[in-house]
Amino acid sequence: MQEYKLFIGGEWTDSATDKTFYDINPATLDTLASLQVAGKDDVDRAVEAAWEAFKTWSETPPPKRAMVLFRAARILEERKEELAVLMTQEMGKVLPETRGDVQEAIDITLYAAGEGRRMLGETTTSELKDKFCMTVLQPIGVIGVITPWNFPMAIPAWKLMPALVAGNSIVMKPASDTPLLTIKLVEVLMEAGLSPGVINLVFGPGETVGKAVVHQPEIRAISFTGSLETGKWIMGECAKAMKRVSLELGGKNPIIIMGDADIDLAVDGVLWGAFGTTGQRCTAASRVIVHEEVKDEFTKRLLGRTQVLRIGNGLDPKTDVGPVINESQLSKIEKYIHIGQNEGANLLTGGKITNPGLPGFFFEPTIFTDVGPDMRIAQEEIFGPVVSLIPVSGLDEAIEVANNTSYGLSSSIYTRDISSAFRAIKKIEAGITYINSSTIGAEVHLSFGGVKGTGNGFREAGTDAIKEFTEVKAVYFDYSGKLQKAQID
Ligand code: UN1
Repeated sequence: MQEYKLFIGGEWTDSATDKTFYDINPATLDTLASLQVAGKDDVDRAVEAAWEAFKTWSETPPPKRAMVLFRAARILEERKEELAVLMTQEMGKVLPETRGDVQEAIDITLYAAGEGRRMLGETTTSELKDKFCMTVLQPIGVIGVITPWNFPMAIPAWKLMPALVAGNSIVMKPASDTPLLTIKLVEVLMEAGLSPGVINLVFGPGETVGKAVVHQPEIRAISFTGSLETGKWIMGECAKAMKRVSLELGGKNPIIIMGDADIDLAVDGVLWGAFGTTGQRCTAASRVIVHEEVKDEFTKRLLGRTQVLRIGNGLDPKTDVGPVINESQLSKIEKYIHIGQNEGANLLTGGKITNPGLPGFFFEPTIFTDVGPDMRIAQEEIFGPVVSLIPVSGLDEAIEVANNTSYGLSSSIYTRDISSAFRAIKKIEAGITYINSSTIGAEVHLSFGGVKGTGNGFREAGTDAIKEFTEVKAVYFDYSGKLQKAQID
């Protein structure tokens, strides 16, 4: 079993605490690695190393910084299969999905590398003669990055790659359930030629290590993906310190199925959105808002397809649904089953912890029907294979129900009517709307993020990726040789 220290200033160094924790395979409960828990002093050391490295990295021309990313993408491509297998062992999701996760990391790496020769500012006019005006993008400095376990390589890459090409240096705390894939990603970047100290890794629980990163006074910005509750706390702390913060939080993503929808296509989309990644995506479809005209037919077909899903080890090609990440998530999902039943929803199938001959954390794909839009199972993010069917009688009601949530990440509508589709695009309060496909499957060259409780206005990936990690400077270049006064002369 591999033992990991902390990665600071380009070296694996001992933590100041004598604590360690274990990285466990959620299907087999095998221990994959042990890792040292960082202390506050270690976070300080990491920040110091990051500022030291910032001096040269921020002065390296962006196209040269981008070359590191291009090389990293090539190495990731060569190791894609090996990394995907390791990710299934560490996180549990099925192999085709972990291949997709690594591919998403490769995609954003190449996309961000392209920014090395773009990172466009603006040139514009001046109200005064012989004066030249432009904006340039500059790095922020040292950024604290805190990532979740459900996309062990893609989400770290979404944050790291644009931040790096923009010239920042990083102190990162990966999720304690999936630190290995972050370590692999950083190893690849180091192999690709990243200078020591540009990325530093500290490990351990959010309550201590995450907190120390958020509170570290020399960290200029925090980029966080995780729960609404933690995100709110981080935003509050960052407000007190006037620290920049970008948040990517939860979702309660709806799929609307209209009476004119292609029902089989909708069933495919709901199965993929609700039970893919065992429901553990912030883009998972957890509410299906279905028109009464097709409710019975849709429910029957969905039930048939759900009951034949095979639960098991994600490495087994026969498995459709892998394990849940850990014991506490498993009990959280179980708790929501009781909540749903007590609220009066009808448990159509699933609802139980199960054992496919493995000791890990498995939960049956679960469907609730007759769910009221205000029930807790229709409001709170469960982050497991549980979907709630909510009947409606028309488009306006469907959109109202879709928007009846504190989140606003992804959304979808199945319809053959163009007007319904455009109405949904306009009216659904979400950062992403799909037409005739599921709520998951965002591509890296489009902005990713949401409204309301899903975030604080930032977007990741796409053309917004660079904005998250740069400051804009406005430059006024006066070559008139005399004092000119804007708004006055
Ligand atoms: C997440 O669920 O945290 O669109 C990210 C998707 C993926 C990204 C999901 N490309 O589902």
